[in-house]
Amino acid sequence: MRTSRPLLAGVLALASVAIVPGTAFAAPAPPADPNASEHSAVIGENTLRALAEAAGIEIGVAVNADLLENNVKYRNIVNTQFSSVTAENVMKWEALNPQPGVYDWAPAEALIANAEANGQVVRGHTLVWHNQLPTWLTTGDYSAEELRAILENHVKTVAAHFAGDIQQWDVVNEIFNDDGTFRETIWYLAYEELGLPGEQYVADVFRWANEADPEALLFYNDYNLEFTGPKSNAAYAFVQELIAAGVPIDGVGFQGHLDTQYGYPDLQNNLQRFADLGLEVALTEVDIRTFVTQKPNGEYTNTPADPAEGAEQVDWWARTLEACLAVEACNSYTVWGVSDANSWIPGWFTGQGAGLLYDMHDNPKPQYEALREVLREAV
Ligand code: 9MR
Repeated sequence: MRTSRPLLAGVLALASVAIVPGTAFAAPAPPADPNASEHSAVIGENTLRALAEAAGIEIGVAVNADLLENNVKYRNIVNTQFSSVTAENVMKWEALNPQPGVYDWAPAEALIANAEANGQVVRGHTLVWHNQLPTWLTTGDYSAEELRAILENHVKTVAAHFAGDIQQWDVVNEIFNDDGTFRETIWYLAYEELGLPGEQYVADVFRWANEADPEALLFYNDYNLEFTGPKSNAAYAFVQELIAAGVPIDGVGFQGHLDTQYGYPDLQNNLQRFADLGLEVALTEVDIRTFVTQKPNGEYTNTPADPAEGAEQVDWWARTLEACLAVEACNSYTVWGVSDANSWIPGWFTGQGAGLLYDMHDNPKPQYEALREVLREAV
């Protein structure tokens, strides 16, 4: 097992590093933002990214590839505030491999090129997941044997293609149910049909990914690991089995999709116990949602319905980052999107939202200030 700490972004002396014109997606500076002088095309010393570098941690964001390409304000926020990026969707199986044997690398490559031009590291998301699989795969009449071969081919093809560009891969995503049983994905069921333990696909894909990209740190990523309970306990036991079997797992990603109605988790404790196994840990998809008010016509607003819970959201942002900073093996903290205008939350949780750092117009919220404060104090 490798235990090396990931390299921090290669951008040193961040104060006043202008984005080089002519780099991927580089664009003219936007009009000055009256709300925050650090929101320009320049990486000032008060950006999240500069403060995070001083604190010794990567600060990441999940990136919508279309907005990155087409929206200047969005792009400037991504490039100046964050030192790590995750593809929100364009590295998922359905996006990369829409037809059997056909790979469309372009959107993911553009995202990587932009990251490299801006001195950012990339988290690969995700090699194996039960969601966002291509239709040809989910509706195809494949034998268990064929499914295993398809899985091996996909993992090796994708990991090899991006080898050298990825700092951390979410090799497997969301493999457990909340009750601590394994999720019966098509891979799990195919392995069972082959007479193998269903979960053996996990060990296989880590080995295949490691073969294809020996440099990337290989992570298992999941939600609700933040809370001690059947799921995080099962995951904790399982990764110990993987380590004991010599499977090349380097880390565990805690997604961090929190909701004020469920109370704050014992996150630091959970990060620490996985770290104590000799693994890296990371917060990989943080957002903190709450119930919000609606306009009279039923349209979404990002105003918390209960101001006390709105204040709690801000506090939880600070606490999640503090938890990561308190655990030595936690080197990467990623937020799942830029603004409340482009978050997945309202589309999935009726009546909820306000989960991110920026408002509907890409202006920073108190959540953003809370993170900066924590980073300043961490130095
Ligand atoms: O943010 C992603 C959204 O745009 C997609 O429609 C959705 C499809 O399931 O996936 C979202 O990202 C998920 C991530 O890949 C894995 N963890 C949960 C994230 C939020 O659903």
